[in-house]
Amino acid sequence: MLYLVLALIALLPACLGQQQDCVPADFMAHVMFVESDVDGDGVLHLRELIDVFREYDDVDNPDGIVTREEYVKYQTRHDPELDGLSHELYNVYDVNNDHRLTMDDYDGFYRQMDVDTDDSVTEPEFTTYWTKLFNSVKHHTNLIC
Ligand SMILES: [Ca+2]
Ligand SMILES: [Ca+2]
Ligand SMILES: [Ca+2]
Repeated sequence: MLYLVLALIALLPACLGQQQDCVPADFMAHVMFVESDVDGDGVLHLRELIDVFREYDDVDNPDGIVTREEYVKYQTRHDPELDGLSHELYNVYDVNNDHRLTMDDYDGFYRQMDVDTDDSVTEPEFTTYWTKLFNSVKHHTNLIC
């Protein structure tokens, strides 16, 4: 998900005819929500979040567990500069801190975004969470400003 979004964002300045080569954290968060809300109902459901993480599970070892190595390998496969950012995000996703991403973490991460605890992550909840997160990790990349 992150890689796709970053690739998309890299194209944006050209599309908009602008010189700037980075995008604001809140806009980045918005694009990422649209990308993740596959059924387009304005809510990121837990199953949609799980689908995103399923992508990172290595095709050679699809065991339902996403290791740090698998995640970083996925995010940096086209852009090695995403290494630092990938490690930071992995630390955030690994909610129970056992160095593996499993259902336990997806549940925990989902709950962090679901501020009003109604079991659905709306776009405002998502973008508020991710804007804050991007602002805290943006020193690892020049794509977010
Ligand atoms: Ca949805
Ligand atoms: Ca974990
Ligand atoms: Ca909610």
